[in-house]
Amino acid sequence: MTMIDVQIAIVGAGFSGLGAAIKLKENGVDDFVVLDRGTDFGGTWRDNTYPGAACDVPSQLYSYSFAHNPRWSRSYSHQPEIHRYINDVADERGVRAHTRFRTEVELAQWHDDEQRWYLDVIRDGEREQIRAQIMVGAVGPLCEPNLPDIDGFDDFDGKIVHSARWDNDYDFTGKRVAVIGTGASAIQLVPELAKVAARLDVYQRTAPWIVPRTERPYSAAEHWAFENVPGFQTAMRGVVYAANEVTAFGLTYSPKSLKPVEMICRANIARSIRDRELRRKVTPTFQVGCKRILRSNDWYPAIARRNVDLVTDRIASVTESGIATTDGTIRDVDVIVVATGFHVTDSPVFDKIVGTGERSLSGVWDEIGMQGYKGSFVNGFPNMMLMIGPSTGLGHTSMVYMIESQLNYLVDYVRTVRAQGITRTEVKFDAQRAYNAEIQHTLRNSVWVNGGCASWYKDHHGNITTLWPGFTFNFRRITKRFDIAAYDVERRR
Ligand code: N01
Repeated sequence: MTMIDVQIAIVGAGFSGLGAAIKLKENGVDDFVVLDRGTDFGGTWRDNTYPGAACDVPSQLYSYSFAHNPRWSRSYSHQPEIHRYINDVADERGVRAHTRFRTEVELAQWHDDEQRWYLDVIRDGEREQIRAQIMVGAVGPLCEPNLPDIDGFDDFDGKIVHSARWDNDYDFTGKRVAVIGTGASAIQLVPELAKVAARLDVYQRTAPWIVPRTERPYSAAEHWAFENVPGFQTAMRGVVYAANEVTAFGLTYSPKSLKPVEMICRANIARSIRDRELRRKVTPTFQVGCKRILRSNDWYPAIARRNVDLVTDRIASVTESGIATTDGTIRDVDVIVVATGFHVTDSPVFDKIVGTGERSLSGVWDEIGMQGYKGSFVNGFPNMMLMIGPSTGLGHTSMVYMIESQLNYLVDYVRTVRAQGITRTEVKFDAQRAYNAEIQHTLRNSVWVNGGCASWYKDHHGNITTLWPGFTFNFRRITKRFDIAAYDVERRR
């Protein structure tokens, strides 16, 4: 079996893994490898190729601050353009040569005696082992599709597709289609499928709050300015960033200020749907903001089409021919689209990471909840930094901003380790506990806790462990420097 020795193994080649590689290179660290099970860069933006896939954060902000793209075609980018952008950046920054694609990590285990991570991988069907001083887990929270716990999927004679594993060779034209779910993915793919399907049944368990999407193509003048006016994109980015921060923070902690948003959402429904019963069905019953607020101009018109049926009766089972609901109806279909999201707080990836005392990350988090320190390090997992770890997600603005904050932390961590001859770093349990206690204390007045919804933002202990609770510039501030006092360290003798 081939064994590769590196200082740093980065697992995942999406926005965060690629960003880590770029920043390490920029800071003179070349002894690293990037591993990814896919065939190119992009992570979630490579995997989610369903029709209509697009970002609901403006393009200027949903990109690296150090790699502006003057070619964005629209104010909100669609998946192919973001995927292309990530690959272009990877090539421009010379990261491809460091990257091993078609490489699946089966197990990552910490060996305390050697102070090394051992990664058992399968690359093109061959087993390899990678030994690294530091492991950067950059697989992203939205990488493992969640199949709903509904009986009978195995019995279905037709086709089943998850939104994150789209089959672009399958032609939906003239087919009878069922879509399960009405989250961010479903509201983008349903309007596209509705245009071609003979019939489309949309199974809604919880109606989402939806604001209009203010997407538009960039004008020739804007493109000229992107190319020729120094600082134009930076300024635009700043304006969007500030607007997102101010509104999101105000809304999150003040039920009163959510009222205008609710009114916009209700007007969106009233404008698009005439039928009173259908209006009632699509009107959410929880507080706006408790789940992600979605953006769409074509969801309600799609739902109101004659070939589309919004089914709100609970699903009882999947049968050989279609979907049975609890009222006894069976709707026959040719294909079932499962738009039911991801394993976020219960990802199977956590089983594959084994730290001190042979304890897996899933085992530790089952016990204490999904906790980390600054979203980056977890007690019991020395020399492992997670990108977009616990309490770093956002409902309102760009994850790339959070990723870049963590990149500062990563670079300073590696610089410190090198400068001080540190061989082992483990965040102190007390530092981690205090950090998480403060986060939960801040969250107690948030709409995510009090808004009356169930969401993937919560772990199985019922705590919001996926979201950052405050202004994102505060996260930037606390990740600026690697704060070694929060860690137990060992140095080379
Ligand atoms: O997944 P979701 P998603 N029976 O978990 C329903 C990002 N994203 O893929 O609400 C019936 O949000 C579930 O119902 P309920 C973004 O961060 C971003 O849509 O739990 N229904 C819900 O309606 C987003 O938050 C973009 O009652 C079942 C749906 O399935 C995240 O990805 C675009 C069910 C799942 O919604 C995930 O979005 C797309 C069952 N047994 C995605 N189980 C951008 O624009 C689940 N559901 C950036």
